[in-house]
Amino acid sequence: MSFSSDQRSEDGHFKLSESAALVINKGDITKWSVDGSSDAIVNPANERMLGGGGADGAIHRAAGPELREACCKVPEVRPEVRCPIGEARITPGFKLPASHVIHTVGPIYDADSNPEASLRNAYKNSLSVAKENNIQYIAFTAISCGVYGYPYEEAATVALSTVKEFANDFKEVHFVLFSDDIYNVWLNKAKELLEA
Ligand code: AR6
Repeated sequence: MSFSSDQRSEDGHFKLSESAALVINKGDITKWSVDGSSDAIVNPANERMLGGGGADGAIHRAAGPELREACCKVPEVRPEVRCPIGEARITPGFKLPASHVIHTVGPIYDADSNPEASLRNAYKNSLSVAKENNIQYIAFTAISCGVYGYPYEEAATVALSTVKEFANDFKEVHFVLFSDDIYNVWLNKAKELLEA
């Protein structure tokens, strides 16, 4: 992978550090993988961790029923809660092309007393769990930007500034974004935060 002298190529590739790249893609996260062994996609799940709508539903459908079985085995920290808001848990990817799924729970924007801190924790703990499991390539969607109603611009600032703190820990960090509007918000925010 190469970078132009201004540290950016034209297609959503940015330099996070001397050794790490940030890649902003448009597409379906269930199709994403790099090597099928040290890669992980991050699932914007809910606290029960047994599937749902949006990206969570798509990830469970693509991974097959073994993913739900693996999630069931994650111990509850209190009734019906396997992964509290802002935390992260890891499972295999089963039928997904990526080897692992990191399940995290973002805040419901209008219901959280500090949505920014909760969203930052969701990114931070996903990246920490990935690091502990020797993941080299990790892909996120726009956590909380669907059903959970987080404004895109604010979410992009939290997502990209948090990823920047882990600049030396991965070979590549990807965002795989479903819609043109979110993709464009992320691209502009990356230009602002990573090319300064
Ligand atoms: N690939 C990439 N992005 C996707 C995909 C996909 N296949 N499908 C949706 N998105 P959401 P949240 C985008 O609602 O807001 C679930 O029911 C979507 O367009 O999936 O964190 C869970 O079980 C949006 O930009 O997650 C929870 O209950 C982004 O992914 C709740 O939704 C996140 O939208 C979590 O809500």
